[in-house]
Amino acid sequence: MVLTEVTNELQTMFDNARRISVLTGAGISAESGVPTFRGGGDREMWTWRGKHVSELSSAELMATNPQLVWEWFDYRRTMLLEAKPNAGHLALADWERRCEDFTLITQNIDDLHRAAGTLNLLELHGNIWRARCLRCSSTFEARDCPLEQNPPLCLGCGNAARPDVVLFGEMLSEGIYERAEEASARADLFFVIGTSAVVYPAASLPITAKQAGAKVIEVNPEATDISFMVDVTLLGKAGELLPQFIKERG
Ligand code: BV8
Ligand code: ZN
Repeated sequence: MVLTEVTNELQTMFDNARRISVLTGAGISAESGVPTFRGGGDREMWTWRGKHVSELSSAELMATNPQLVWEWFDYRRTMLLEAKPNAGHLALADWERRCEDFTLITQNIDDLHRAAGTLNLLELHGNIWRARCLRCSSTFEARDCPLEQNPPLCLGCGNAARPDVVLFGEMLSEGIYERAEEASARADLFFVIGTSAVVYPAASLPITAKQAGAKVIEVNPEATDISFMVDVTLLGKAGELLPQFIKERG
């Protein structure tokens, strides 16, 4: 079923759901002015200094040129300094307060869900404002932007640190995917918001939810690789559609 607004039927599904899990991608931050990776549709992936995102955010470049990887992330951090949570992020934080069992799983590293007030948050791909030591693996906040030092040095042992972000070709951190799978499998309602669903293993989560019996609702201005398997496609912008689910209690 394809809808362009929240109908009474959809509202009832939402109101009756006891366990809601949500997977978000770059699209939910688009209305905060943060570029998406594919700019919607199959337009060219984001490039910077002539390199594709998939090369800039890769384990390979991290191994050969960590300074350039830090410059790439520092460039994105600079853009994020101005970014604020939009109505879509804020609506999801409101949903959590009203739902007895709510989990937000995000592919984004921009910290905007936490800034919007979401508490039960699984950051599958890490966080752009955190660094991780290459020697002792301790993590620390690295909010100086532009970076005072490239690479930042570990506050504990002084060794060089890397962005605490999962790059292409890297495993997700221990346990987080299992927690995301478990939250997807127990959901009554599973929302997939602002993702082209091409990156794995994140893109498997809606399938996990569906196989476990959840109703899957996609929120996106365009069709995606998983539109064929969802129960409802809500065509439009997250910032406009997600607040519609929140009826002020009379
Ligand atoms: C792994 C952090 C196992 C970094 C990210 C070949 C070589 C190496 C790896 C692979 C390979 N082939 C396949 C792989 C696996 C790879 C993968 O899936 N590649 C894809 C490209 C095919 N996956 C991995 O490498 C993962 N690890 O597999 O480990 C392993 C490891 C080692 C050895 C063996 C096995 C790790 C993946 C994590 C990578 N890190 N992010 C950074 O941010 O730079 S991924 C990054 O890209 C994002 O986090 C996100 O996941 C993805 C981007 O996707 P989206 O978020 O969906 O964004 P996109 O722009 O695509 O779409 C935006 C959508 O929003 C659009 O649909 C648009 O219509 C919509 N939209 C726009 N405006 C709005 C909107 N929606 C709502 N409202 C709006 N207003
Ligand atoms: Zn260290």
